Amino acid sequence: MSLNDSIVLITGASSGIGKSCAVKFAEAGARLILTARRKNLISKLAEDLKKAHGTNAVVFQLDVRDHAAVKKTIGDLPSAWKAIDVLVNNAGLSRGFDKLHEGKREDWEEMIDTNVKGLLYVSREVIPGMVKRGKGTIINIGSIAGHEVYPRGNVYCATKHAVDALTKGLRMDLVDTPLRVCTVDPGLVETEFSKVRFRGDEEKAKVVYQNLKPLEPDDVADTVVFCASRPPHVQVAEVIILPTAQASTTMVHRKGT
Ligand code: NDP
Ligand code: 8X3
Repeated sequence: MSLNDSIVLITGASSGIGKSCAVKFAEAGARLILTARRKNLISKLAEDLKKAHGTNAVVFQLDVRDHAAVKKTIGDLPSAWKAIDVLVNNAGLSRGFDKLHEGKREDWEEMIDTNVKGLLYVSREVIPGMVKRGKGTIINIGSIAGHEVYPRGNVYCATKHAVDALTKGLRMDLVDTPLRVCTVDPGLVETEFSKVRFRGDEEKAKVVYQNLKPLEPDDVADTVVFCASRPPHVQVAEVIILPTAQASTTMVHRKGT
């Protein structure tokens, strides 16, 4: 299915996987609605994509945890941008690496509010229009952590298990429509993810990707574009994508170890 001129809304497009998705959809000729909290980054991305591919993009500063802002941003989209064809629910994060009984409430709230409630808020505003138009693809960025739990992953893993449940539930709710619901669930991808988890501690973040070749954000974005560009009768329900040196959340082969 051609993505040329499709309208694609990406949450968390300022960095990592979301940013790569923007580039890959732009290369496929899509029009982009880019959202994130760091507006300067998405504005610069939109400028770069305009220069490189002539991409038509609009940017909105949006914190997906802010229900009123999500409702207003999507509700107030100019008419030329309302008919969203593809929604990429990518915005997400982990915070902390504590044992649950030693964990910080603010970390839990941030992960649950972003990864679960934010995804719900955006989906609730975008999907009814897709249903009305009889067309649309929703792609959630889940995680291997939505299939397995790892030590100290407690709440982050719970949020990604929730994404898995929401994806499956939504697919059931939309089974009598032409809409498609997909989840792309990566293992280790080198992005700002671990820096965010460890609140800017570069040393701790580096260790996560040490002595192995992790996925690059483009590897995940290629998969997302693959899902979106299948023929309308094909629904890629779930893709788990891992670095070759990763067999599970806890089994990672690091050179020299
Ligand atoms: P990055 O930290 O590089 O990117 C995260 C993106 O999410 C940023 O663009 C950030 O934008 C956005 N974001 C975070 N919080 C909010 C918020 N409240 N509102 C709006 N946007 C927000 O990490 P990744 O690219 O790795 O993460 C993207 C997704 O991939 C996440 O859902 C993550 O859980 C998932 N994932 C990552 C893996 C990895 O190993 N990296 C593996 C499996 C899944 P801004 O700060 O500007 O708002
Ligand atoms: C991110 C992958 O294993 O670092 O979802 O939690 S992991």
